[in-house]
Amino acid sequence: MLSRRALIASGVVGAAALPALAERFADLALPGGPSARPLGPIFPQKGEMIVQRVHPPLLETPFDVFDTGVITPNDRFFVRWSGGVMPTSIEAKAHRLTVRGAVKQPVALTLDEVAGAGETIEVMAVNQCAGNGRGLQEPRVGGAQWAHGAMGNARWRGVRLRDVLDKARVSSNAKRVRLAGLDTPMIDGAPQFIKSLPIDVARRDDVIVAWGMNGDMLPLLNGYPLRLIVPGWFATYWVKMLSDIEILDTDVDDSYFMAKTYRMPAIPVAPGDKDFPTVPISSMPPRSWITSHAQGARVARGRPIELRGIAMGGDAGVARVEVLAGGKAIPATLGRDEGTLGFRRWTLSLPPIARELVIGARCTNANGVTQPDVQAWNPSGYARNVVERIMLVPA
Ligand SMILES: Nc1nc2c(c(=O)[nH]1)N[C@H]1C(S)=C(S)[C@@H](COP(=O)(O)O)O[C@H]1N2
Ligand SMILES: [Mo]
Repeated sequence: MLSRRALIASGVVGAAALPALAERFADLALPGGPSARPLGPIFPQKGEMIVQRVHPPLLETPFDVFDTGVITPNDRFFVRWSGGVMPTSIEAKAHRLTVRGAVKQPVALTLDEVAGAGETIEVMAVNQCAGNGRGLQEPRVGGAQWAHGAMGNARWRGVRLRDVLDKARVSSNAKRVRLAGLDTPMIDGAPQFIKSLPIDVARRDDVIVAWGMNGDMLPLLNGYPLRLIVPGWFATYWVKMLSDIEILDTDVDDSYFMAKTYRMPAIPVAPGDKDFPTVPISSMPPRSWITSHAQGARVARGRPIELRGIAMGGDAGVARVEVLAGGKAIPATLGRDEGTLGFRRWTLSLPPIARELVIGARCTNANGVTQPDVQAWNPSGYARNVVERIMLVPA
């Protein structure tokens, strides 16, 4: 507002300048509206992103990025801070990762000590916010009104969490592993963002403390210098700027972000329902998207339609993708498996259409779980995985 008034006052706004301003918005087509989001300001180490909130940053990946390949580039990877203020610079030499609690030998590890704790491995996995697609849920619920861009797939490089834990000689009665980063609550007295995992999940082969992302260091906004990677589980457990690990000798974690939020109804619920049992958000269900064509895309009459998209199996690999069109389920061709819990490319040549056609992509994972046709509503808009549909229009 201020800069616009200043420009008008100084008389330098010309008609030619206006389209440039208008182009810096994305339309997320949110049913509850308003759908326009600014594509700026540009944040450090980031390219053009949909700016859902500036402070703390909530940056959504523009959907066309997902058509460019299965890897989401670091500078287009979404950013979510759940309400804490994170440092804007970090001195790598001074960073410590403490491991304490139910251990025989508490430790404060340097980055070199973390890197030396075990074998360096690389894991490809989708990092997806539990609220990805929340803005598409009807009736609308509170929280970040994301479209589909609160997700990304990367190759993460680091050491196994269990190797880091073993440095502190975790006691045999360990039940949960609690994780905290360097971000602190924005408001005095608000809870810190801490999360915990059951010990058996924490000790899994593919759960890593990562410093590398797609061959580079983690961008600051994505958790430099260390973050947790829990392939197949929602991003809320992928604690960024990881600095403290506390081993709990109890199954109960009553911390705010475990006990009060990031929970799903344990039974089907409807808007307005209260006092139903809930369970913490954990593993992800399968999902898929058409990336080659947008809602309302015009396609050449009489020509086959070359469809392209991405799929994820959630907590298992992608077994198959079908395109639902006119009452049929047509199997798509899967691209190479580049990492079981990452994105998988799919393609399909659809016969020519003579009139408007609604199509959707449906993924089934290796556990036999298939995307539903109708989305079950929940009060936080978590874990959306309904078949996403678009309409094609012959032209
Ligand atoms: N330290 C810290 N880690 C965090 C969070 C946070 O607020 N603080 N938010 C979590 C949530 S809810 C999400 S969706 C992911 C987002 O990861 P990204 O910003 O790298 O995309 O980070 C997770 N890790
Ligand atoms: Mo999230």
